[in-house]
Amino acid sequence: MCFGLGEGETLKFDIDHEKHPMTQALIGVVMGSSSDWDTMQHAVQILQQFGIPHDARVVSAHRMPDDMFAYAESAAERGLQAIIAGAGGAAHLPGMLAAKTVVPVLGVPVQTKALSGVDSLHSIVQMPKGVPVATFAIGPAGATNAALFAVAMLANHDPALRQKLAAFRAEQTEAARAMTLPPVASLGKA
Ligand code: RP5
Repeated sequence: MCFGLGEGETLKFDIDHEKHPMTQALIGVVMGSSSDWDTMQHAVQILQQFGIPHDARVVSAHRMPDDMFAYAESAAERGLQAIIAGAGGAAHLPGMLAAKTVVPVLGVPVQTKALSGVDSLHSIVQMPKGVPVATFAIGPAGATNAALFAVAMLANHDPALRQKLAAFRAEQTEAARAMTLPPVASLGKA
């Protein structure tokens, strides 16, 4: 049974577009557990920085399978342009979402204690042919890059956003050019 729901009930993800035309999420961020938030908040931070309407929530593949399907099945209708899905361990969430929607799914492998996230990475990246999940690096770098990739997808049809993305890249370039190295440390004698 899912949080607070009765037998046979599943969460509804419908949005009243007429009531909320300006707040309609373009990117959905989902994760298998609140314990994934430390990682996944890096994706949300980028979406906020670029002013992309989004929503974020826990949708656990193995604990909320019906909710996961409802989320995926309604994704296109709700106007989502991409779903960023993070999960750890035997990380089924991104692949199962992708199986139920043609909205692009960007997978983020969450770092695990037992296998350092290599388990999550393999679970997400090794999709059998026919149902792709674009897979990013393990951990916060992957979450950040998944969001930047989503921004780049949206920027294809939004010149102002494309300019913002170019400015973001230019800022990084300048930061790297400004990097200096410390003097060589004295290594001492053996
Ligand atoms: C996965 O199991 C989640 O994505 C999370 O990474 C992992 C552990 O979940 P919790 O036990 O912390 O809820 O479903």
